[in-house]
Amino acid sequence: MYKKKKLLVFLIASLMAILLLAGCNSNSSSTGDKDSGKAGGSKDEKIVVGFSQIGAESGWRTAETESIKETLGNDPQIELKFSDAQQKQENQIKALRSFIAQKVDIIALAPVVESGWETVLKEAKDAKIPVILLDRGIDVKDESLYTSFIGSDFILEGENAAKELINLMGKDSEVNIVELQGTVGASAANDRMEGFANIIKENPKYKIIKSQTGDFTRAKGKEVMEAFLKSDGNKINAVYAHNDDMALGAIQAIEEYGLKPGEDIKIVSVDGIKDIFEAVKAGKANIIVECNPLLGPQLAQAAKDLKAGKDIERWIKTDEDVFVGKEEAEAALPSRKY
Ligand code: GYE
Repeated sequence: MYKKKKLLVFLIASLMAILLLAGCNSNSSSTGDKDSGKAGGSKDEKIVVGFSQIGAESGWRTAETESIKETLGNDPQIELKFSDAQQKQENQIKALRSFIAQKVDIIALAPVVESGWETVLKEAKDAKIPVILLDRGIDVKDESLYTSFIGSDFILEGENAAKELINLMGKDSEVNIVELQGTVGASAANDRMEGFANIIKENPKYKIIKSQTGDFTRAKGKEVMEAFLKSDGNKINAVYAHNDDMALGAIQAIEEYGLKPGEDIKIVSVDGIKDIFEAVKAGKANIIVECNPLLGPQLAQAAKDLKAGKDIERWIKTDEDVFVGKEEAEAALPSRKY
Protein backbone atom coordinates (compact mmCIF):
# COMPACT_ATOMS: atom_id res chain seq x y z
CA MET A 1 0.00 0.00 0.00
CA TYR A 2 2.75 2.46 1.02
CA LYS A 3 4.73 1.51 -2.11
CA LYS A 4 1.71 2.07 -4.30
CA LYS A 5 1.21 5.53 -2.79
CA LYS A 6 4.87 6.41 -3.42
CA LEU A 7 4.53 5.31 -7.03
CA LEU A 8 1.42 7.42 -7.43
CA VAL A 9 3.14 10.51 -5.99
CA PHE A 10 6.07 9.90 -8.34
CA LEU A 11 3.75 9.54 -11.33
CA ILE A 12 1.82 12.71 -10.49
CA ALA A 13 5.06 14.65 -9.98
CA SER A 14 6.41 13.46 -13.34
CA LEU A 15 3.17 14.36 -15.05
CA MET A 16 3.27 17.83 -13.53
CA ALA A 17 6.86 18.30 -14.65
CA ILE A 18 5.95 17.30 -18.19
CA LEU A 19 2.93 19.63 -18.20
CA LEU A 20 5.05 22.47 -16.84
CA LEU A 21 7.65 22.05 -19.55
CA ALA A 22 5.05 21.86 -22.29
CA GLY A 23 3.38 24.91 -20.77
CA CYS A 24 6.62 26.91 -20.95
CA ASN A 25 7.09 26.04 -24.59
CA SER A 26 3.62 26.92 -25.74
CA ASN A 27 3.86 30.10 -23.69
CA SER A 28 6.93 31.37 -25.47
CA SER A 29 5.24 31.03 -28.85
CA SER A 30 1.92 32.43 -27.76
CA THR A 31 3.49 35.66 -26.55
CA GLY A 32 4.53 36.33 -30.10
CA ASP A 33 8.20 35.89 -29.26
CA LYS A 34 9.12 34.00 -32.38
CA ASP A 35 12.82 34.22 -31.61
CA SER A 36 12.91 30.71 -30.29
CA GLY A 37 14.07 28.50 -33.10
CA LYS A 38 13.05 30.93 -35.83
CA ALA A 39 14.94 32.69 -38.58
CA GLY A 40 16.14 36.03 -37.32
CA GLY A 41 16.16 34.76 -33.75
CA SER A 42 19.83 34.68 -32.99
CA LYS A 43 22.16 37.50 -33.93
CA ASP A 44 23.64 35.90 -37.03
CA GLU A 45 20.31 34.67 -38.37
CA LYS A 46 18.60 36.95 -40.85
CA ILE A 47 15.23 38.63 -40.54
CA VAL A 48 13.15 37.10 -43.30
CA VAL A 49 10.87 39.68 -44.94
CA GLY A 50 8.30 38.55 -47.51
CA PHE A 51 7.19 41.42 -49.75
CA SER A 52 4.11 41.19 -51.95
CA GLN A 53 4.39 43.87 -54.62
CA ILE A 54 1.44 44.92 -56.82
CA GLY A 55 3.17 44.82 -60.18
CA ALA A 56 5.02 47.24 -62.43
CA GLU A 57 2.27 49.52 -63.71
CA SER A 58 4.12 52.81 -63.29
CA GLY A 59 7.51 54.48 -63.07
CA TRP A 60 6.74 55.14 -59.42
CA ARG A 61 6.24 51.45 -58.68
CA THR A 62 9.41 50.43 -60.48
CA ALA A 63 11.29 52.94 -58.35
CA GLU A 64 9.70 51.52 -55.21
CA THR A 65 10.62 47.95 -56.17
CA GLU A 66 14.21 49.01 -56.86
CA SER A 67 14.42 50.83 -53.54
CA ILE A 68 13.23 47.76 -51.66
CA LYS A 69 15.42 45.29 -53.53
CA GLU A 70 18.43 47.54 -53.14
CA THR A 71 17.96 48.29 -49.45
CA LEU A 72 16.64 45.03 -48.07
CA GLY A 73 18.40 42.84 -50.63
CA ASN A 74 21.80 44.25 -49.67
CA ASP A 75 21.24 44.38 -45.93
CA PRO A 76 23.29 41.65 -44.22
CA GLN A 77 20.67 41.36 -41.47
CA ILE A 78 17.76 40.80 -43.87
CA GLU A 79 16.66 38.13 -46.30
CA LEU A 80 14.12 39.42 -48.82
CA LYS A 81 11.51 37.23 -50.49
CA PHE A 82 9.95 39.19 -53.34
CA SER A 83 6.70 38.39 -55.12
CA ASP A 84 5.11 40.29 -58.03
CA ALA A 85 1.30 40.00 -58.19
CA GLN A 86 0.84 41.43 -61.68
CA GLN A 87 -2.02 43.66 -60.49
CA LYS A 88 -4.09 40.79 -59.10
CA GLN A 89 -5.30 40.67 -55.50
CA GLU A 90 -5.70 36.89 -55.73
CA ASN A 91 -1.98 36.62 -56.51
CA GLN A 92 -1.19 38.77 -53.49
CA ILE A 93 -3.32 36.55 -51.26
CA LYS A 94 -1.49 33.49 -52.61
CA ALA A 95 1.87 35.15 -51.97
CA LEU A 96 0.86 35.99 -48.40
CA ARG A 97 -0.24 32.40 -47.76
CA SER A 98 3.07 31.16 -49.10
CA PHE A 99 4.97 33.59 -46.83
CA ILE A 100 2.94 32.32 -43.88
CA ALA A 101 3.72 28.69 -44.81
CA GLN A 102 7.41 29.58 -45.06
CA LYS A 103 7.21 31.17 -41.61
CA VAL A 104 8.77 34.48 -42.65
CA ASP A 105 9.41 36.91 -39.80
CA ILE A 106 7.63 39.89 -41.33
CA ILE A 107 5.20 40.37 -44.20
CA ALA A 108 5.27 43.59 -46.22
CA LEU A 109 2.22 44.16 -48.39
CA ALA A 110 1.55 46.83 -51.02
CA PRO A 111 -2.19 46.17 -51.36
CA VAL A 112 -3.57 46.68 -54.87
CA VAL A 113 -7.05 47.49 -53.52
CA GLU A 114 -8.41 48.52 -50.12
CA SER A 115 -10.94 45.78 -49.43
CA GLY A 116 -10.92 42.00 -49.11
CA TRP A 117 -7.91 41.43 -46.84
CA GLU A 118 -9.54 40.25 -43.60
CA THR A 119 -9.24 36.49 -44.05
CA VAL A 120 -5.62 36.27 -45.12
CA LEU A 121 -4.47 38.89 -42.62
CA LYS A 122 -6.19 36.96 -39.87
CA GLU A 123 -4.16 33.93 -40.97
CA ALA A 124 -0.97 35.97 -40.68
CA LYS A 125 -2.05 37.22 -37.28
CA ASP A 126 -2.78 33.69 -36.08
CA ALA A 127 0.69 32.68 -37.27
CA LYS A 128 2.03 35.67 -35.29
CA ILE A 129 3.63 37.27 -38.33
CA PRO A 130 3.43 41.06 -38.22
CA VAL A 131 2.21 42.77 -41.39
CA ILE A 132 3.51 46.13 -42.58
CA LEU A 133 1.49 47.90 -45.26
CA LEU A 134 3.53 49.63 -47.86
CA ASP A 135 2.44 52.68 -49.89
CA ARG A 136 -1.31 51.88 -50.08
CA GLY A 137 -3.77 51.46 -47.24
CA ILE A 138 -6.52 48.92 -46.58
CA ASP A 139 -10.01 49.04 -45.19
CA VAL A 140 -10.43 46.57 -42.32
CA LYS A 141 -12.61 46.66 -39.23
CA ASP A 142 -10.00 45.01 -37.04
CA GLU A 143 -7.09 47.44 -36.99
CA SER A 144 -4.90 44.88 -35.26
CA LEU A 145 -4.62 42.99 -38.58
CA TYR A 146 -1.63 45.13 -39.50
CA THR A 147 1.13 46.68 -37.46
CA SER A 148 2.05 49.74 -39.41
CA PHE A 149 1.53 51.68 -42.64
CA ILE A 150 4.54 53.20 -44.44
CA GLY A 151 3.44 55.73 -47.02
CA SER A 152 1.92 59.03 -48.01
CA ASP A 153 -1.18 60.99 -47.15
CA PHE A 154 -3.12 60.65 -50.42
CA ILE A 155 -5.98 62.91 -49.32
CA LEU A 156 -3.46 65.67 -48.70
CA GLU A 157 -1.90 65.02 -52.11
CA GLY A 158 -5.31 65.44 -53.77
CA GLU A 159 -5.96 68.63 -51.82
CA ASN A 160 -2.57 70.03 -52.76
CA ALA A 161 -3.15 69.21 -56.42
CA ALA A 162 -6.44 71.16 -56.37
CA LYS A 163 -5.01 74.12 -54.42
CA GLU A 164 -2.07 74.48 -56.78
CA LEU A 165 -4.29 74.23 -59.84
CA ILE A 166 -6.53 77.01 -58.49
CA ASN A 167 -3.42 79.09 -57.71
CA LEU A 168 -2.14 78.58 -61.22
CA MET A 169 -5.37 79.26 -63.10
CA GLY A 170 -6.84 81.87 -60.78
CA LYS A 171 -9.80 81.42 -58.48
CA ASP A 172 -12.08 83.51 -60.71
CA SER A 173 -11.50 81.58 -63.94
CA GLU A 174 -14.06 79.11 -65.24
CA VAL A 175 -12.22 75.80 -65.31
CA ASN A 176 -13.39 72.45 -66.65
CA ILE A 177 -11.31 69.60 -65.32
CA VAL A 178 -11.07 66.00 -66.46
CA GLU A 179 -9.78 63.48 -63.94
CA LEU A 180 -7.77 60.36 -64.67
CA GLN A 181 -8.28 58.06 -61.71
CA GLY A 182 -5.91 55.36 -60.54
CA THR A 183 -6.82 51.68 -60.17
CA VAL A 184 -10.43 51.19 -59.10
CA GLY A 185 -10.62 50.40 -55.38
CA ALA A 186 -7.00 51.41 -54.64
CA SER A 187 -6.55 53.69 -51.64
CA ALA A 188 -4.24 55.90 -53.72
CA ALA A 189 -7.10 56.46 -56.18
CA ASN A 190 -9.95 56.79 -53.66
CA ASP A 191 -8.12 59.25 -51.45
CA ARG A 192 -6.60 61.34 -54.24
CA MET A 193 -10.08 61.70 -55.66
CA GLU A 194 -11.54 62.64 -52.29
CA GLY A 195 -8.84 65.19 -51.44
CA PHE A 196 -9.10 66.92 -54.82
CA ALA A 197 -12.91 67.03 -54.65
CA ASN A 198 -12.78 68.50 -51.11
CA ILE A 199 -11.10 71.64 -52.44
CA ILE A 200 -12.77 71.87 -55.86
CA LYS A 201 -16.28 71.77 -54.44
CA GLU A 202 -15.56 74.98 -52.51
CA ASN A 203 -15.15 76.86 -55.80
CA PRO A 204 -18.23 76.80 -58.05
CA LYS A 205 -16.19 78.02 -61.03
CA TYR A 206 -14.17 74.81 -61.04
CA LYS A 207 -15.93 71.73 -62.35
CA ILE A 208 -14.84 68.12 -62.75
CA ILE A 209 -16.64 67.36 -66.01
CA LYS A 210 -15.34 63.82 -66.52
CA SER A 211 -13.66 61.30 -64.23
CA GLN A 212 -12.60 57.81 -65.23
CA THR A 213 -9.97 55.24 -64.36
CA GLY A 214 -6.77 54.97 -66.38
CA ASP A 215 -5.49 52.24 -64.06
CA PHE A 216 -2.28 54.15 -63.24
CA THR A 217 -0.76 53.27 -66.64
CA ARG A 218 0.47 55.40 -69.52
CA ALA A 219 -1.41 53.40 -72.17
CA LYS A 220 -4.75 53.58 -70.35
CA GLY A 221 -4.22 57.24 -69.47
CA LYS A 222 -3.76 58.01 -73.13
CA GLU A 223 -6.76 55.95 -74.18
CA VAL A 224 -9.12 57.58 -71.67
CA MET A 225 -7.83 61.06 -72.51
CA GLU A 226 -8.49 60.39 -76.19
CA ALA A 227 -12.10 59.58 -75.33
CA PHE A 228 -12.40 62.72 -73.16
CA LEU A 229 -11.04 64.86 -76.00
CA LYS A 230 -13.38 63.27 -78.49
CA SER A 231 -16.44 64.18 -76.45
CA ASP A 232 -15.31 67.42 -74.77
CA GLY A 233 -12.17 68.54 -76.60
CA ASN A 234 -13.29 72.14 -76.86
CA LYS A 235 -14.26 72.43 -73.19
CA ILE A 236 -11.35 70.89 -71.28
CA ASN A 237 -9.07 73.37 -69.49
CA ALA A 238 -7.19 71.06 -67.14
CA VAL A 239 -6.27 67.44 -66.47
CA TYR A 240 -5.88 66.06 -62.95
CA ALA A 241 -4.10 62.70 -63.15
CA HIS A 242 -3.73 60.49 -60.07
CA ASN A 243 -0.25 59.60 -61.29
CA ASP A 244 2.43 60.81 -63.69
CA ASP A 245 2.21 57.89 -66.07
CA MET A 246 -1.42 58.66 -66.87
CA ALA A 247 -0.53 62.36 -67.21
CA LEU A 248 2.23 61.44 -69.67
CA GLY A 249 -0.26 59.36 -71.66
CA ALA A 250 -2.70 62.30 -71.61
CA ILE A 251 0.03 64.67 -72.86
CA GLN A 252 0.52 62.44 -75.87
CA ALA A 253 -3.22 62.28 -76.54
CA ILE A 254 -3.53 66.09 -76.33
CA GLU A 255 -0.65 66.58 -78.76
CA GLU A 256 -2.11 64.09 -81.21
CA TYR A 257 -5.45 65.89 -80.92
CA GLY A 258 -3.67 69.07 -82.01
CA LEU A 259 -3.66 71.06 -78.75
CA LYS A 260 -0.77 72.12 -76.55
CA PRO A 261 -0.52 70.30 -73.23
CA GLY A 262 0.64 72.63 -70.47
CA GLU A 263 -0.77 75.64 -72.34
CA ASP A 264 -4.18 74.93 -73.89
CA ILE A 265 -4.82 72.28 -71.27
CA LYS A 266 -3.03 72.52 -67.92
CA ILE A 267 -1.75 69.31 -66.35
CA VAL A 268 -1.42 68.46 -62.67
CA SER A 269 -0.35 65.00 -61.52
CA VAL A 270 0.93 63.08 -58.52
CA ASP A 271 4.21 61.12 -58.06
CA GLY A 272 7.24 63.04 -59.32
CA ILE A 273 9.08 60.68 -61.64
CA LYS A 274 11.85 62.03 -63.87
CA ASP A 275 9.72 61.95 -67.04
CA ILE A 276 7.13 64.34 -65.61
CA PHE A 277 9.87 66.72 -64.44
CA GLU A 278 11.15 66.69 -68.03
CA ALA A 279 7.62 67.39 -69.27
CA VAL A 280 7.16 70.32 -66.88
CA LYS A 281 10.58 71.65 -67.82
CA ALA A 282 9.48 71.50 -71.48
CA GLY A 283 6.27 73.37 -70.61
CA LYS A 284 4.01 70.38 -71.39
CA ALA A 285 2.82 69.87 -67.83
CA ASN A 286 2.45 72.31 -64.94
CA ILE A 287 2.23 70.92 -61.42
CA ILE A 288 3.85 67.92 -59.73
CA VAL A 289 2.62 66.74 -56.34
CA GLU A 290 5.38 64.52 -55.05
CA CYS A 291 4.76 61.06 -53.62
CA ASN A 292 7.91 59.34 -52.46
CA PRO A 293 8.47 55.74 -53.65
CA LEU A 294 11.85 55.25 -51.96
CA LEU A 295 10.43 53.32 -49.04
CA GLY A 296 13.17 50.66 -48.76
CA PRO A 297 15.10 52.30 -45.91
CA GLN A 298 11.95 52.84 -43.84
CA LEU A 299 10.82 49.25 -44.36
CA ALA A 300 14.26 47.88 -43.40
CA GLN A 301 14.27 50.00 -40.23
CA ALA A 302 10.74 48.99 -39.30
CA ALA A 303 11.60 45.29 -39.79
CA LYS A 304 14.64 45.60 -37.53
CA ASP A 305 12.75 47.53 -34.87
CA LEU A 306 9.94 45.00 -34.85
CA LYS A 307 12.37 42.13 -34.58
CA ALA A 308 14.10 43.87 -31.68
CA GLY A 309 10.75 44.06 -29.92
CA LYS A 310 10.46 47.84 -30.25
CA ASP A 311 7.17 49.59 -30.90
CA ILE A 312 6.97 51.15 -34.32
CA GLU A 313 4.78 54.03 -35.40
CA ARG A 314 1.34 53.17 -36.70
CA TRP A 315 1.81 55.49 -39.69
CA ILE A 316 5.35 56.10 -40.94
CA LYS A 317 5.16 59.12 -43.26
CA THR A 318 7.62 60.40 -45.86
CA ASP A 319 8.81 63.92 -46.71
CA GLU A 320 7.20 65.23 -49.86
CA ASP A 321 7.08 68.40 -51.90
CA VAL A 322 5.11 70.22 -54.61
CA PHE A 323 6.75 71.58 -57.78
CA VAL A 324 5.14 74.20 -59.99
CA GLY A 325 6.39 75.44 -63.36
CA LYS A 326 9.47 75.16 -65.55
CA GLU A 327 12.00 76.70 -63.17
CA GLU A 328 11.16 74.53 -60.18
CA ALA A 329 11.18 71.42 -62.35
CA GLU A 330 14.48 72.29 -63.92
CA ALA A 331 16.10 73.02 -60.56
CA ALA A 332 14.92 69.69 -59.11
CA LEU A 333 15.78 67.50 -62.09
CA PRO A 334 19.48 66.86 -61.44
CA SER A 335 18.74 65.36 -58.03
CA ARG A 336 15.81 63.16 -59.11
CA LYS A 337 16.77 59.54 -58.60
CA TYR A 338 13.94 57.86 -60.47
O1 GYE B 1 1.13 56.92 -57.13
C1 GYE B 1 1.16 55.17 -58.69
C2 GYE B 1 1.27 53.74 -58.50
O2 GYE B 1 0.36 53.32 -54.58
C3 GYE B 1 1.28 55.43 -54.18
O3 GYE B 1 0.64 53.47 -57.28
C4 GYE B 1 1.16 54.30 -55.11
C5 GYE B 1 0.64 54.63 -56.52
C6 GYE B 1 1.47 55.61 -57.31
O4 GYE B 1 1.17 52.92 -59.52
O5 GYE B 1 2.03 55.64 -59.67
